[in-house]
Amino acid sequence: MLNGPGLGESSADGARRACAELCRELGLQLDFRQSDDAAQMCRWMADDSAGADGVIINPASRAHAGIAGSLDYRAAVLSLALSHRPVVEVHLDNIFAPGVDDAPPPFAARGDMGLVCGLGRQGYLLAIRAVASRLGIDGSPVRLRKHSPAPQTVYVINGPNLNLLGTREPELYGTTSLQTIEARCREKAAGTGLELRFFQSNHEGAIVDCIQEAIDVAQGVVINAAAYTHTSVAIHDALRAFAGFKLELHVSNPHLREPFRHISYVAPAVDAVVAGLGVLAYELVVELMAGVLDGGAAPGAA
Ligand code: CA2
Repeated sequence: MLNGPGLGESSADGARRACAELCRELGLQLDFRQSDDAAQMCRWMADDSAGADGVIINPASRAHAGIAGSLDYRAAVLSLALSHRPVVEVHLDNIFAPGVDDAPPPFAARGDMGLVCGLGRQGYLLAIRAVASRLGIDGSPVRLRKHSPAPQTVYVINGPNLNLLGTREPELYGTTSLQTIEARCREKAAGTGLELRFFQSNHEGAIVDCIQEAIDVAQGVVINAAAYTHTSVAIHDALRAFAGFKLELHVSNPHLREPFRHISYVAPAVDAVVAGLGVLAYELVVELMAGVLDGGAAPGAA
């Protein structure tokens, strides 16, 4: 786990402890590194991480602009990409939020997998779970613990064509149907006090209506707006009107795909983004919303 400049303060210690504990539970060996020297981080990416089975990298968003252009950094990113290991880029903040870091493009996750941002240190835990799953390690050893009050009602909203999940394009979207995803999420939520409301529509207005319904009754929204992610100001506006915790989810990593998928109208309107972790992301996010993942308060919980 590689952490870039500016992440050396005490918050990194808390993150390190939480990550170490989860890795122990999963039987993973954690090599947690942090450096304020961008060149050192590049060396780790290019050389030292070669022996690792997976890489989680927080390049430190504030330092993005400073190092993104350097040749060393580009070479290091390329060598990570070519290594074909699971790589997840994590940022503590939502790097797409207006005013945060001028929304630099995510650039580390160029090889395999994806991006997690806006979840604070819980983002590291989610990334560890995703990498573990990719390595064939089941995440079930994570214990259910007593937790602070979690959001009671969470809407999981799915946009156009996601009703086809599991039937086509398995290389992009896997082989699991939306119904199975829902059933797995309900299993995760059982006993946590979290009520899930699943919704799928191929119609933009119906999705807007659903978000508006959530405004009155829900504390959290998880949204995969699918193709509307890249076009819909209406969904952006509706999400802005929802005051609870909002998370954008994508099965694939749109930043690794066609340029028209690189813009998200959803990302600046939400608290957090999870992309490229496959359909497992739905379950992980539900665990997180239930406040189960690290035993702490759920994101957005008062
Ligand atoms: O990766 C994601 O979750 C997406 O939101 C999926 C959308 C795509 O437009 C976004 O750029 C990224 C597409 C959903 C289509 O789902 C299908 C599933 C199976 C077969 C055909 C389409």
